[in-house]
This record gives sequence, structure tokens and C-alpha cells, in this order.
Amino acid sequence: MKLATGLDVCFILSFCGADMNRKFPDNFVWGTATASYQVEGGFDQDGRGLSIWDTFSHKPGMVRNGQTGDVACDQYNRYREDIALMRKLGLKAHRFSISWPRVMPTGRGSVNPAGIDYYKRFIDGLLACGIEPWVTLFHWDLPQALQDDFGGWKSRETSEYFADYCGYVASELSGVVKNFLTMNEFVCFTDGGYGGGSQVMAPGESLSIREINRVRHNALVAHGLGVQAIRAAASGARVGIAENSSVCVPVMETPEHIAASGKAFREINAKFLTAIMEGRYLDCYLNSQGADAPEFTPDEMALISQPLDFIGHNIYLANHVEADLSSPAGYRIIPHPMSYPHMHAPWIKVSPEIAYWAPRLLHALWGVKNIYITENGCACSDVMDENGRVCDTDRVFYLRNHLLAASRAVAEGIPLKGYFCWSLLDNFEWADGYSYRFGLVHVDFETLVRTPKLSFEYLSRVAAANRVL
Ligand code: PNW
Repeated sequence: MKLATGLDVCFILSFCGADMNRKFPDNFVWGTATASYQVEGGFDQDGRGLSIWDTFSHKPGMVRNGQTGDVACDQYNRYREDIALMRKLGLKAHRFSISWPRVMPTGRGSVNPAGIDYYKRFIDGLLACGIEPWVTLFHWDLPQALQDDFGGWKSRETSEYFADYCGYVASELSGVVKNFLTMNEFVCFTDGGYGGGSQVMAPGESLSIREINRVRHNALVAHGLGVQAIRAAASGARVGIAENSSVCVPVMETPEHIAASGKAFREINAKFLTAIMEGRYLDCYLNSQGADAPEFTPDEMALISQPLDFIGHNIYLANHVEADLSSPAGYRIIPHPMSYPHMHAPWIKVSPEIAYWAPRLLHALWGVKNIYITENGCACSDVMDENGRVCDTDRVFYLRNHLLAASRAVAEGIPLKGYFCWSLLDNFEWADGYSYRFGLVHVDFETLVRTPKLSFEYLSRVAAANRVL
């Protein structure tokens, strides 16, 4: 045996010291995440109705290269294989969404028994492998019939039908599913779908500010009604959301910039998260909208802000904030310089501190007691080498650095309880089609062959060790 030199000992000791901060608590939830339209395919199988994403993706020019989710990863037909992959990965949770038109083809009234049956088989398969299902009720695939008949989120009927749908699904899955999430990312399907901005989502409408504010408010009301319906139908289940409010990171960790970040986080997310947490629209938001501000009643605000069991936050990029005493708001959001590093998808600016600051701000501002990172991940160029391996060291780098930041939150006593990686599989990346790969598992979209990447092994080992590696 070789004796350690002084230098080796030094190295070993410093490594062990750093190690303390990389641990996660024993019951920390490790999971993967997907969404129905992005992975399922089977768009016309077994009585599924159409969603606005079917219509949108088939409209020329809406999705890159004219791609659609008709087949996607074909998980509808290959779910057993995907569950086997998850078993191999060894994470104990999986977050996925239910396709509303698969279980209720026109979004209301009659149900499609084959639809709910699919999800029951999927969930049984997960549970048989010791994987806890986390069910998102709405990840953007609104039934087309609700868009046609009521204008989708433009009308309150859609919010009410959403509650009926939530109640139906929750009653069918009651006792089996312990964690439900009403909505995924309000801003994407409201502003993205109806705002005509740069990030176009289905249904691809371009409404006035006043109408968009109504869409936003209807979505929040739907969330509130959905929470009530789930609680009534599945007693004992926990209910939360998966929100992607803009995370504010102090440009440096000094008291004035930290305070500015907290103020910015609360104010720039006034449309959704702050309304949910505080039961009111902040004056700064209402004033900025003037005559176009949303109309609301006190009862609706109470409904929107009813207590949740956990807050899920999807995290991808940061707003860097500095204190700015010359501006009325007292803060300034610093634009990303042109050379700011990003992953394969240019909007994923690398800012791992978000995995610390999102939980810290949720806890500090609103005392949130159960915080989950419900999505984190990135697109990488992911080329298969001559040995059939995808050595995505860039994704490993991205994940490791976010996990280090998450472990800092845990070490400081912030109640971050779990982490879900986006995504299990390469999948249909909305308007970007199949151009961006986010998976831990590579999918060949010609053959649908799945190949775990290096990051798959990485996250598997991290979860098994329960610490950052
Ligand atoms: C999330 N942004 O969307 C969604 O929940 C997933 O369905 C999606 O595949 C994943 O992130 C990767 O894009 C986002 O521009 C879309 O900040 C855009 C943004 C954030 C999240």
C-alpha cells in the first residue's frame, strides 16, 4: 500500500470537507419529468380527441421543420420500455402529465375509458418499480373542442370544465396518486399561446393586452377551481403547481442586491405566482396595465390563493438583478450580454445559482415549506459516437452545477424537498420540434430506439449516493 503524502492528505481532507455540503436529506425526492404531448404520440389512438397542439403543429410554419407530436416518442405504445428505463435509472419519482383530450375527447361531458385506462396502466407500472407518480393535470394540450366552442382560455367556461376534468381524473386516481399539480407554467400557455410574442405556443393567437389579462386570470381561476376539485375527489392527496416565474438572482451577494432581488422576484411575477401566494394583484402590476388590468372579485382572489401543499418551480435561466436607487422600482434587471454562455437552446443561459435562489426566495418571501424543483435540464447537441454512446459532458456539467446550488439551499435549511430532471427522454420541444434534445435518454426519432446518455448514468449515481458527484 502506498502511503499518502502530505499533499494527498491535504487533498483528501479538503475533498471530505467540501463533501458535507453536497449531501441531500434522506427523504429527498429524485425524479424525472415529461409531458403528454411531448412524449406520447398515439394522437388518434383509442378514442383520443384532438388538442390545440395537434391543430397547431399541423398548421404550416408553426413548428420548425413542420414536425408534429403525432408519434413523438410513441410512449403511448412503448410505456413499458420507458418504465424499464426509469427502473434502471433508479429515481423514485416521475412527473408526467395527463392529456385532457385523451381522457375527455371534447374536454367536457363524456369520458374516454381507454384514455384513463392508459394512465392507470402507466401508473401501475411505475408503482410496481417503486416509482412514485406525480401527475400534472395541464401541460398545455387543451382540448381543441374547448378552443373551438369557447375560445379556450379566453372564456370562463374553460376554467370550469378544467375543474370537472380535474375532479374526474382525481377520483379515478384517488388513493394511488399522492401528488397532483394543476398547471405547468402559466406564462407559456397564456402569454405564449395568446400573446403573439416571440415564443409562440398553441393556439397561436394574438390578442390585445386586455384580452390577455383575461386569459391569465381565467387560467388562475382554473387552477383554484382545480385545486378544490382535486381535494374533493382525492382526499389525502397533496396538491401543488409547477410554475416558472422569472427567477431573480442578485448580481452579487451583498445585502442591497439580495434585497433588490426579493423585491424584483415578487413584482415581476405579480401576474401569477405572487397572486397565488398573496391572493392579490400587486398595485405595481395593476397600475402598469391601466384600463387593461384584469377584472376580478375578492372571491376569485381567495380561490386563486388557497393554500397549496407544495410549490413546484421549473428552473432554466436567471434574471440578474442589481439594486438601483435611481429607478422608482429600486432594482434593475441586467440584460444578458451577448457573450453570456448558453446551452444548445440559446435561451438556456447558464446560471446554476437559480437552483439556490428560487428556493431561497420562495421560502424568504412567502414562507413556503415544501419546495420542489419540478423541472431542470437543458438542450445539448448530443451526437452518438462510433461506439453508440452519447457522452453529454455538457449536460453533466449543467446538472452538476445546478445540483451544487440546490445542495447549498438544503445545507442552509431551506425546505427544498426534491428535484425532477427535464427530461427522461428527448422529445417534442414545442415550436422547436425535435431540434433540441433535453433527454437523459437519447431517442432516434426514425427508429424510436432509446439509448441512455452519460447524464443518465450521472443522475442515477447522484440519486443513489444522495449527493452531488
Ligand atoms: C418548459 N423560457 O418550458 C416546459 O415545461 C417543458 O414542456 C419544456 O419542454 C421545457 O421547459 C424545455 O423548454 C419552458 O423561455 C419554455 O424561459 C420556455 C421557457 C421556460 C420553460
